[in-house]
Amino acid sequence: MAQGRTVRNSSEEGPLAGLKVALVFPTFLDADLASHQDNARFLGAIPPLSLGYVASVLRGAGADVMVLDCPTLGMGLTRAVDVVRAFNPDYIGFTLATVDWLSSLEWMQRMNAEISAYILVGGIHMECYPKETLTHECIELGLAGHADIALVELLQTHQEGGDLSAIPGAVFRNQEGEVIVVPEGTRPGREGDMPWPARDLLPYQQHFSIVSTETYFTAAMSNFGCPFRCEFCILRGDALRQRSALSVVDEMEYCYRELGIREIDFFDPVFTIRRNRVLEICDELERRQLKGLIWSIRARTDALDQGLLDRMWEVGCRRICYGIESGSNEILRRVDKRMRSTEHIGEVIRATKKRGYEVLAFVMIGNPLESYRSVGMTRRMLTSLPIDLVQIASLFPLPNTPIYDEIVRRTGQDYWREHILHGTPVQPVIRLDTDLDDDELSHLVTQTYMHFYFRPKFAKFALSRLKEPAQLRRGLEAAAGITRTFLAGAR
Ligand code: B12
Repeated sequence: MAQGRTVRNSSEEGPLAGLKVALVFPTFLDADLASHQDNARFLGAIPPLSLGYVASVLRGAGADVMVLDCPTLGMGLTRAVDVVRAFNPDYIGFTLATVDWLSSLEWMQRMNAEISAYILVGGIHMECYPKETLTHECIELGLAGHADIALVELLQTHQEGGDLSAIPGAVFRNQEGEVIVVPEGTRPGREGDMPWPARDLLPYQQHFSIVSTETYFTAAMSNFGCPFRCEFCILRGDALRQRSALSVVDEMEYCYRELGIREIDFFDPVFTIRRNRVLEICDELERRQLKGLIWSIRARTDALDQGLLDRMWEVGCRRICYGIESGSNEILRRVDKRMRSTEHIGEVIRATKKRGYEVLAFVMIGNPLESYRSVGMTRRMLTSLPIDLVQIASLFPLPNTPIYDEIVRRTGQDYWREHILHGTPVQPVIRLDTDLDDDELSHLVTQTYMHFYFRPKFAKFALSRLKEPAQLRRGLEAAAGITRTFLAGAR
């Protein structure tokens, strides 16, 4: 723990007035899980929305907040330490993802050693391994669950030296050094909307996605959680927090008018879950006349229809990203991605393209039952349908997913837990019901990318949507990156 801090009382201007919090989104340059990092680089500079939300909650309670979006700023650890030190914060907050644990730990240890401030953590990882995480003494305090539920109370009580054990989601060490994890719980009135991410504290002019076409771009969330039950996903059956249509459009209008943003990509897994809400969003967008604003969504092919496709198009939706995952019906059934069938997926994709949308497909390689044959089926599906863009992930079983739980049951080994506690390696990855190993899978991913993107059809599409030279540069960088990975794999 950072030494020599004085505990301060809260002032009258808000429960956290006078408190300074630096929220840091690190750049992981020498990460252990290199392939993940490579993938992340190709995706662009996406705003760290989680920290944006946390910043809003804290600022709303009167705290003075800084958010350091290091990947977007191209900032490494040494420089980040200097910047945070100059801000002189009381707390330094990190959002944790399980796969980035070792790199996050390195950043937290350095910040803790060099700056006199408490390290505070949150994020989805805290719902997986809260206890193990807090065994690391550089971390003072954690929160599992949404920031608006209890963060203000957590910091206020911590500042006052009070009892943290009644605060939902609090994770802390007691006087005996034992880690206490308070169950998350919910609070009435805090199940829907949340204050929007504080984009004004982020370098929002520099954000882009590899598939964005407008210069000023941002990402957003219109729902939190997901009611579906895909076995590879950590959000499986997670309590859904639906935002109201009005709040979603207010946020879009704010981004458009105040920040000059012209493209918004909604990152929630299924934007179209509630049809009426989507129609309300569309009506409201039409009323506000945000000329030139385009937006995109993620959806399931079984969660929209022609009526929605038509209406969303009329009010600026231009790209739909479908999680189609695999060309094999057998695999879709095995991982409980209950789509009607690959034939139905094809029909919806054709209808989407016919309406004029860009279609992006997310697929995975390495799920249970994967084989060279099923990868071939996926490839054929990708190239036979009118799909413009594809993003391929090799399955990396994550904690709190049924696939990982089954691996733990079969092997008796909770290797992510060991990784968090002791830094033990998580590769080679243990997989279920497939003979393909890490090398074969990464080769198959790269080959599938090449198979899809190195076609005249894609070159034509890419050239037709070019609006500015920066896009061409990014596209070529991504292509070069994929080619390098491919050549490295082929050696
Ligand atoms: C947008 C997004 C991104 C963006 C922005 C990331 C960010 N952290 O803001 C980008 C593209 C940069 C990204 C990167 C990565 N992501 Co991502 N991402 C998402 C996505 C789609 C939405 C996250 C979000 O904004 N949720 C909405 C907010 C409100 O919820 P939240 O994140 O849980 O945050 C709330 C609480 O957790 C808490 N909280 C969060 N952080 C903190 C910090 C503090 C100090 C406190 C007190 C509280 C707190 O308060 C927040 C507000 O209520 C989720 C999937 C999803 N639909 O949720 C995946 C997800 C979080 N990402 C995931 C992964 C794996 C990654 C990467 C490792 C990918 C990679 N290959 O590099 C990196 C890791 C970066 C990181 N440290 O977060 C996994 C995490 C799984 C896990 N166990 O770790 C998820 C769940 C996707 C999935 N289904 O597998 N991601």
